[in-house]
Amino acid sequence: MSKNKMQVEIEKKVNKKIAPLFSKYNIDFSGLESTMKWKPIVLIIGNYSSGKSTLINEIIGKDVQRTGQAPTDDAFTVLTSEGSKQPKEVPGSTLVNDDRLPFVKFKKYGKRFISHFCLKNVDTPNLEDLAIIDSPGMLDATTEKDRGYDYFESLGEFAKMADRIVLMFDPHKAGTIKETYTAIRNTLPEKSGEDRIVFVMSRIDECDNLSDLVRSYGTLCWNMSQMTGRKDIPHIFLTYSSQITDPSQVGDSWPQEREQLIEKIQEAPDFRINHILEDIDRQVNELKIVSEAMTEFTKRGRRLFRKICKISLGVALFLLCFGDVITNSVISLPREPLFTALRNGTFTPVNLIVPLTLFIITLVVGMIIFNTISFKLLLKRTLDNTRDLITLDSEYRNNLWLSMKDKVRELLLTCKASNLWQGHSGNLSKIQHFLDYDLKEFYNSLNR
Ligand SMILES: Nc1nc2c(ncn2[C@@H]2O[C@H](COP(=O)(O)OP(=O)(O)O)[C@@H](O)[C@H]2O)c(=O)[nH]1
Ligand SMILES: [Mg+2]
Repeated sequence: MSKNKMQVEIEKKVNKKIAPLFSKYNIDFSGLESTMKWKPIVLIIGNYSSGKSTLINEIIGKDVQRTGQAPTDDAFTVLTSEGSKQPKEVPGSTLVNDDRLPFVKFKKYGKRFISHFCLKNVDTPNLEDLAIIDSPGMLDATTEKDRGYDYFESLGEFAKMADRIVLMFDPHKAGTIKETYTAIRNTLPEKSGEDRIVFVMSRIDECDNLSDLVRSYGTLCWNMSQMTGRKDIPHIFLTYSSQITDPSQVGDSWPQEREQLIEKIQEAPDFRINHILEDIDRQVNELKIVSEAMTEFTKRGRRLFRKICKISLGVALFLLCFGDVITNSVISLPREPLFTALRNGTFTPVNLIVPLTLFIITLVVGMIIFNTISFKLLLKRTLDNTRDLITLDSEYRNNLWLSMKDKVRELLLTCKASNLWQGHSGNLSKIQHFLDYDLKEFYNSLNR
């Protein structure tokens, strides 16, 4: 199956089998929808003037992005080819309102973000099946106030969508910029798979000599290990601008490494399906843990309901037989209890009125007790210890639970006694079936 066909197949199956379940549990499905919807995406991030825009211009073979030493370009710019009929430039305000594009969720970052967001329609075959996102350079001493919007949140959202993330440094600021530190330390690990990130040190021609380059490289590695908290340093691609660098300065191995980097960036479409499947896997497992918790809660609720039913039915039957004997001895009503009438052969249907009334009242009272007391107590007890609803036997499930426990709370808080028959266990088996068969089948055909 071709990659594009497979993407369509996945989208169809998810929309048919899983999307309705997401809405049943009121879980936001838009992240998954937008991942499935659009082209492969490469996100280019890094220090200001680390050469991001220069590299992008060279990859697409056109001078589309402005370049310069100062941190002048402070916008997220999507570069892609949308065909010559589409406008050359689309402003953020249009992008976040266009359902066909995966940017609707960026509306929440506000006007300031939207005015720093645009799409450039570049007429080049390179970008027909690919979008490259250029980003505002990371700075040292910024606060959310300086940017006017939550930079890391929006960066994280782009990172979640991206099939490749290119993180660029330059020898002048080898990993010492504060925003870069935060991005590597917090934003990227949370929002993206490690294998999606490509580390790059650019502008290497500006090192005066080999020892200068080695020193910059070493500094970057050291800072990286501080940022990631890991001892093993990922491969860092060294690169330079083929247009700016003086050809006499270019080292023997440089062109080859530059080629490898560009290949890695252009490989993004190959990771698309994998990325989509990973996202589906993660989100369906999140859905599953919510469904598991709700299944367990409704099971407990129904168990309690059966118990209350048994007790009230027992009491009701007792009152059906002997209730009128009691009322007769206390308030002399009815004049002749049912049993006495049966024994004396004076039975008329009138003898049934009091026993049946007592029978029905008891059942109704039982239901009222369940609704107003027992169910509420069960809900309170469950809310005090929601963790108890599921078994957390692995780190993976622990993490899933951490990201979904608020959702479970929210569902419980709006749960009514009548919702106990909503069929959560049926939902759960549908989800499990999707994970065990449909998703596995897609993974298998990817590896074939
Ligand atoms: N010597 C040299 N200069 C470069 C190289 N790459 C970019 N530059 C220059 O560095 C400055 C910053 O580049 P730019 O692409 O605007 O960086 P951005 O802020 O990360 O987008 C510009 O003046 C570029 O001309 C390179 O490989 N070698
Ligand atoms: Mg730039």
